[in-house]
Amino acid sequence: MTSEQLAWKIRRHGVEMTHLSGGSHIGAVMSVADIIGVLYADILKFDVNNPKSDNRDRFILSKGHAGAAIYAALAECGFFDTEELKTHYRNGSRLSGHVSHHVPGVDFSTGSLGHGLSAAAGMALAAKQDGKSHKSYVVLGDGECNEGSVWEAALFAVHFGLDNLVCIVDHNKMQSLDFCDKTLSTTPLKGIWESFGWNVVDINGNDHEQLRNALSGIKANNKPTVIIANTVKGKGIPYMENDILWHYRFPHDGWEYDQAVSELHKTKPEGVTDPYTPDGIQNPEMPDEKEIHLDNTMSATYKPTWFRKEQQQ
Ligand SMILES: Cc1ncc(C[n+]2csc(CCOP(=O)(O)OP(=O)(O)O)c2C)c(N)n1
Ligand SMILES: [Mg+2]
Repeated sequence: MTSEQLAWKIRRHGVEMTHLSGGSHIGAVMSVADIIGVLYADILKFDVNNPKSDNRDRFILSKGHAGAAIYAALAECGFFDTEELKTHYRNGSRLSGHVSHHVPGVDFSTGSLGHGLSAAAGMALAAKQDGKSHKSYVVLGDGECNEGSVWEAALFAVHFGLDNLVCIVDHNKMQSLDFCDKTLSTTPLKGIWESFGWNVVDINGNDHEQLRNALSGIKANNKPTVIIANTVKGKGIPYMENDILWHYRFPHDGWEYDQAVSELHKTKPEGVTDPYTPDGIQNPEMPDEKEIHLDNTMSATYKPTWFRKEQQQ
C-alpha cells in the first residue's frame, strides 16, 4: 500500500471509528494521518508476524488521544483484523480511546501527554548501549510541547548524542480548546528546538514527499533530529479544518457524517476501496442554512466565546 492510500484509509477509519463510538479527537487523527501513513508505508521496519522482534524500529504516538490513527494503520498493515476497529472506545475493547500497549504493534501506552519523548529517548539510549541499529520514532503534538517533561527529555537526548532518535511534532497550531499561541506560546517552535541542540527540519507535514525526504535523510551527527511537521488540524475534511470544535466533537448522524464521508470520497486514491461506504453516500444530507456560521465551517454548535467575538468584529 502506498503512503497516500494508507493515509486515506486512516482518515476513513477515523471517521467511522469516532462516529460509531461517539469518541473524540477526529481533528487530531486527520492532522497526523499523513505522518503515520508515510511512517508505516515507507520508513518503519517492523514484522507483523513478530511484533516484538528485537530489531524493529520503535514507534510511540505520544499524542495518544489520536489513537484511532495508529490503530487504523496497524490494522491496515496486518497486525490485527480491520473489523476490530469498530470496537474502538467501547467497554471491553482493547482498542481504548487512547493508545494501549496491549495492542499488537504498540510499544508504549500514551494519552497522558508529555511522556512519549522520554520513553523514546530511553529506547534510543538502550539501542545504542546494546549496539543495535534500529531507530526510535515519536510523534508529539504541538500543544503537548507545553509539558515541561518534553524539555527534560530534549536535554537528555542531546546529552547522550541520540542520533537514532527522531521526533516529529504535529504542528497544527491548535490544542484542545484554542490555538497554541493563545494558550501557552511555543513560537518559534523551530528556534526553541534548535536552542536545545537538536537537528531541526521544518516541512509541510501533510505533504508525503516532504515527509519521506525528511524521514529518510536523518543525519548521523551525534544529535537527535526533530521534524517540525506543519499540518492542518482536521485536514482532509474541509468543514473540520482549523476548527477547534472537532477536537472533541465526533461526526454525528446526518450531515456531519454524510459530508465527512463525501469529502473524503473526493480525494480517494486509485486502488483504494472504502470498507464502509464503497460507493460513497447517495444524496448526502446538507447542514441547515442557519447552522452555517460566520466562518463558513458549518459547525452546528459550540464555538469558544473569544472566537465568536473576533468573528463579529
Ligand atoms: C497530561 C495531560 N493533560 C491534558 C490532557 C488533555 N488533552 C487531551 S488532547 C489535548 C490537547 C493536545 O493538543 P496537541 O498536543 O496540540 O494535539 P493535537 O490534538 O492538536 O494534535 C489535551 C490538553 C492530556 N491528555 N494529558
Ligand atoms: Mg496541536
